[in-house]
Amino acid sequence: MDPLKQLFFEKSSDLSARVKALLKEKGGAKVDEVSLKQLYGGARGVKMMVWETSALDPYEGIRFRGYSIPQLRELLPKGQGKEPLPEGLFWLMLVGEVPTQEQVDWLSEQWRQRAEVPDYTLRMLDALPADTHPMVQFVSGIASMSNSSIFARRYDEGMSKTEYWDAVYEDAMNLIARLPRLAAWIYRRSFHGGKHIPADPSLDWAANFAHMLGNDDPDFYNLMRLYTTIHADHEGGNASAHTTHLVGSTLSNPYLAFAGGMSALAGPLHGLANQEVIKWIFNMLEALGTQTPTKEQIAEYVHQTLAKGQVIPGYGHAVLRRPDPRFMAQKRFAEEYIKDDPIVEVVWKIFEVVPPILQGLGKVKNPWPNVDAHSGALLVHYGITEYSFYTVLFGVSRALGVMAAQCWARAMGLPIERPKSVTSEWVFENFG
Ligand code: CMX
Repeated sequence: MDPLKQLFFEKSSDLSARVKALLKEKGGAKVDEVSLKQLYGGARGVKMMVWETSALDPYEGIRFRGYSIPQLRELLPKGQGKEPLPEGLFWLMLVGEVPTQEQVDWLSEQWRQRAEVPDYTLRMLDALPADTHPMVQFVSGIASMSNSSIFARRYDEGMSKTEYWDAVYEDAMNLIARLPRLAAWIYRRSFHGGKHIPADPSLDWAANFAHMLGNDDPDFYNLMRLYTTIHADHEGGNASAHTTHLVGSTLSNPYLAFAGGMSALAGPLHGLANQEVIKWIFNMLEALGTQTPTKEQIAEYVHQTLAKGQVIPGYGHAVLRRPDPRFMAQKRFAEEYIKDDPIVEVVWKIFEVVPPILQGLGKVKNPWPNVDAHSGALLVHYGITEYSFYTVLFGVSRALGVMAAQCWARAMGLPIERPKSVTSEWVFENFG
C-alpha cells in the first residue's frame, strides 16, 4: 500500500471506530433545529452533514484541518516556488498532517505518473463545437473518464463495502492527476487553435498546469500554486462540494460525482461568478469609456446594475460575514508580485466602493468581496483573458477538497443522503 493510502487507512479506521462508539452511546443527541425560514431559505446554516477536510467560520473564513490560509502559506512545502504547493494541501486535507517536502515530492511524482487523459476523452472534446462553454466541456470530459473508474469496475466485480474507500482513493488520485491536462486541452482547443503544449515532467502539478496553459512566467507558476490551494475546499455545504457528496453517496463513481459537483460550480451564484466579475468590470470600463474610473463613476455603475435587478458579482456570501481571506490572499499576491496593473487597481477601488452600497440596501447579509472578486484580474494580468475559462480553473482546484472528502465519506461508510422534504400544505397545516 502506498504511504499516503496507508496513513489514510490508519486515520480513517481510528475515526470510524470512535464515531461508531459515539453513535452507540449518544446517537439520539440533537445537533440542530430547523426554522421555517431555513426550510424555505436554502437550508442556510442547518447542520446536516459531516465534512472532515475543512471548516468555515463566518468571521475568520476557511480553515483547512484547523489551519488558516496565512498559516498554510507559512507551513506548507513550497518546492521550487514561493507559494504553497496544492499537493501539500491535499495531503493535509486527506490525513490531517502537514506533509514534509519529501512527501509532497512523492505526491507530485504520483500525479505525474497518473496524468494521462484517455484518448477517447480528448477526441470527444474535439468533436464539440469550439465555442462550447468551457464548463460544459469540463463536465463532459470528466464524466467521459468514468470509463476508466476503478471504483465502477471493482463494484461491478463484487467489491466488498470495506474496500470502497480504497477504490475511491485510486480514482481520486487519478482524477486529480488528469485534470490539468484535461483543462489545458479545453483551453488550448477553445482559444489557441488546438495548439497543445506537452507536459513538463520537471514541474509540480500547478506549475505544469500553468505551463500547459501557455505561460511559463515563474510568477504565473506561483499564482497557479496559490490559486489551486485557496480554491480547493470551503467545507461541505457549498453547492459544488455538497453535490459531489450527494452524488457520491449513491455510490455513483467519483468521476460522475465530481461531474455533478462541477455542474453546480457552473452556476453564476457559485463558481461562475469569477467569469461574471471580470465580464462586469470589462462592461463597466467600456460603458464609462476609461480604464481608470473614479470611485464616483464605479458607484454610479453599481447603482445601475442593482437598478436592473442584478447582483454585484463577487460580493456577498451565504456563510462569510467578513472580506473573504481568499480575496485577501489574492490581494496580497497582487501587492507582492504585480505592480501598477489597471484592472487590479479597479478591483481594489470596487472593494472600497461596493460594501457601503450593499450595506445600504439593508438586506444583503454580507457586503464584502468573496474569492471570485479578485481572481479574474490576476488571470488577465498573466494573459489568461478568456474569462469563460475561469470557472474551469476553480474546478481543477476544487477537486482536491471534494475528492479527499469522497475518500472520507466512503471510509466512514456514510449512507446514501436522503433528507426529508415537506409540502407547503404540510407547513400551513402545522404552522399556518
Ligand atoms: N449584489 C446584490 N444583491 C445581493 C448580493 C450582491 N452581491 N448578495 C446578496 N444580495 C441580495 C440577495 O440577492 C437577496 O436579495 P432578495 O432578498 O431580493 O432575493 C438578499 O441580498 C439577501 O441575500 P443574502 O442572504 O445576503 O445572500 P444569500 O446567502 O442568499 O446568497 C450569494 C449568497 C453568494 C449567492 C449572493 O451574495 C450573491 O448572489 N452574490 C453575487 C454572486 C457571487 O459572487 N457568487 C459567488 C459566491 C462565492 C462562490 O460560491 O464562489
